[in-house]
Amino acid sequence: MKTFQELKPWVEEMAVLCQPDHIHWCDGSDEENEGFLKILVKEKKAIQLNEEKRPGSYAFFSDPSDVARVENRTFIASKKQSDAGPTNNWRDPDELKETMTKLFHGSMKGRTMYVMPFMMGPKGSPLSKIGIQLTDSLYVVVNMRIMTRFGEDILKLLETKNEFIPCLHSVGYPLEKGQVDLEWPSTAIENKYIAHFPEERLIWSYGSGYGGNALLGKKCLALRIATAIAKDEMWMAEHMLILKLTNPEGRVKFMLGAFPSACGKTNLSMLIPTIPGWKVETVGDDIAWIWMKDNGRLYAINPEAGFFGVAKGTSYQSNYNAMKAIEKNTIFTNVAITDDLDVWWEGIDGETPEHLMDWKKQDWTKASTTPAAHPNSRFTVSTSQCPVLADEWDSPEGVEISAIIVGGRRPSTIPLVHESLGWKHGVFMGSMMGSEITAASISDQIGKVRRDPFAMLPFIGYHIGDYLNHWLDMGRKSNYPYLPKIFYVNWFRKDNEGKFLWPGFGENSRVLKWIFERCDESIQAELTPIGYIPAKDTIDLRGLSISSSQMDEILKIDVEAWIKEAHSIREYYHTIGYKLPKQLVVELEKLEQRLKYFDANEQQNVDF
Ligand code: O2Y
Ligand code: MN
Repeated sequence: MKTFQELKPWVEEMAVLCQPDHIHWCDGSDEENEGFLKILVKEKKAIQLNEEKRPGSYAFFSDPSDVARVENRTFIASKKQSDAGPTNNWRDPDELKETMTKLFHGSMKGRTMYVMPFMMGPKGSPLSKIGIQLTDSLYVVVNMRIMTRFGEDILKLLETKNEFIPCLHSVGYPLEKGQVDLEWPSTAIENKYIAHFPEERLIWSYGSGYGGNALLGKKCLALRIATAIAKDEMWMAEHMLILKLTNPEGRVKFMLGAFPSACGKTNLSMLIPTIPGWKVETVGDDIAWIWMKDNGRLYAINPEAGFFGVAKGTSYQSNYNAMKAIEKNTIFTNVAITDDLDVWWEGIDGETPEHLMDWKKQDWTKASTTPAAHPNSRFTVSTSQCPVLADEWDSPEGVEISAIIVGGRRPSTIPLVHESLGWKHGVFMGSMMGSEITAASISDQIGKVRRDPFAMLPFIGYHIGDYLNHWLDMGRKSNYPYLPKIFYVNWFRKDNEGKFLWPGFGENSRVLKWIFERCDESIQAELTPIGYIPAKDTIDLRGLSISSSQMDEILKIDVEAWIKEAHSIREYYHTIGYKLPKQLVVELEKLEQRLKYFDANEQQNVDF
C-alpha cells in the first residue's frame, strides 16, 4: 500500500523505469473515453460495430498467443515460500523484482503511460480499496473504466482515504522511433509475469494485454491481494456471485455462489426463474467481499462495476439478461464479426451466418473447421446495463447473506443439492469441491476430480491451508448462530447413459427456492451422512416433466461412490500438507463414520 503523498513520486519513479513518451492521468470522463476509442479505431486496434445494431460498441482481437489468464506465469512473491503454499507459483520477491525491473526498463518507449485511479467496491464502503494502475495499453484503460469505479473522483477520494494499491502493467512491447505497432502488442509466454507481492500489497504485470492478466483490479487485486488483506483484517475475498432471490410474498434473501470456471456463474446470477412469482436479481457475477458485522452476520459487496463475461455460449436462451445488457456500449474481445458489423459466436441465437470474420480476422464460412469465436471470447459491460441489477448492488455495507452455495461439474456421486450440518461441515464441503476433468489435453487425468476449494485455487494470495483455516476462523469469530447455511449443488449429475438428470438453466430456480425455504427451515429435509437432502416432494417440480424415479436418482446417496470420494479427499488433503486445518480431517472422518450407518438400498440412516 502507498499513501496519497507517495502517489506522484511513485508514478515518476515508474516513468523513469519504463520510459514512456507521455504520461496521461485518466479523468474517467465520457469525452476522454470517446477520444481513446477513436484512437484505438484509427490505429486499427479496434473495430467500431454497427451503430444501429450494437450502438457504442467495439470489437478487439488479441494476439493468438494472448487469449486467457496464464496461471503458469502467475506468481505469489511472499518472503517465505511456505506462505505461498503448494498451490501457488512462488518466487522470492527480491529476485522477482530484479528480473521484472529489467523487463520494465524502457518497456513503454514510444508509448503513453496511462495513470488510472480506480476503486474496487462502492463509494463509502468500509471494505472498498483504491488502486492506481499504470498501463501502456489503451485496451486496458477502456476496459478498466467499465470494470471499476474509475477516474478523478477516485483520485479525490484518495486524498482522504490516503491508501492505494500500486499496480504496474506493461504489454512489454516498446516501440523504437518509426517502428510500426502491432494490433495487439504482447510478449512471448516465457516473458509474461503476473506478479503479486502480498506483504507489500503490490501488483506488477508484464507481457500480456488480456483479461485477468492485465485488468489488474479484477483477479489480481480483488482476489489475490485482497485475500491476503482480508486474512489480516478478518474479512473474506471470494470468487463468488451474489444474487438476490425474492419469493412470491416479496420476501428477500441474498445468496453467494462459488463455482469453478465454466459452471455458469454469470448465468445463475442473472437467472430468470421458471417457477411463477420468484425473482432473481444480480448483485455480482464473479467476486464477493464479505465482512462480519458486530452482530455476527455476514454482509457482501461486489467490488466490481462491470461484467467480463464469456461470450461463447451466451444466448437469449442461456442468459437473456446478459444478452440484453450487451446490446449497447459493450467491448467485445475475440468474437467473430458478421458482414454487417455485428458480433457472433458459437451458441448465440439464430442461424449461423454464411460468412463471418473470425477472431483471427480471417474469412470464416460454415465449411470452416475452426471456431469463429475464441472459446474464451469476452464481453465487457457495465453492471448498470444489467436489466435485473438489484437496487442494493451498490450498498456500502453490502447485503446480508443467508446462504452460501458451492458446486462443480460432477457427473456422479454428488446429489443435486445438499445442505451442510453446520459451518465447519460447510467449510469441509467447500474444501472438497471441484469438477471432473474432461479436457483432452490432460487425458491421463480424465474422470478424476480437479479439486478447487471454493473455486479459489488460482486466486488465493497465500497458503491454501491458511485460507481454509481463515474460513474456520470466521466461523469462530461469529460464534456461529447467524452464519449463512452452506449448500452444495450439482446441476451436472448424469444417468447411466451419460444424459444429464437435471434440465438446468431456469429450472435451477427450483433448487434456489428449496435453499431459500431451508434458510427459514420452513421446509423438510432428510438427514443423511453427507448432510441434509431434500425430503420427498420438497423440490417444487410444478410444470416440469421429471419422474419421481429420476428425482430419486438425482438425489441418491451412492455409498460406494462416497467411500471412494472420501479416499480421494484424503489424498487431496495430503497435497495441502501440514497447514491443512485438523478440523477438516475431523469432518472427513466423521463423514466416513456416518457412511457406515447408511443403508444404501433403503436410502436411510440405520442408526446414528
Ligand atoms: O481469461 C481471462 O483473462 C478471464 S478470466 C475470468 C474473467 C471473468 C470472470 N472470471 C474469470 C475466471 O477465470 O474466473
Ligand atoms: Mn471468475
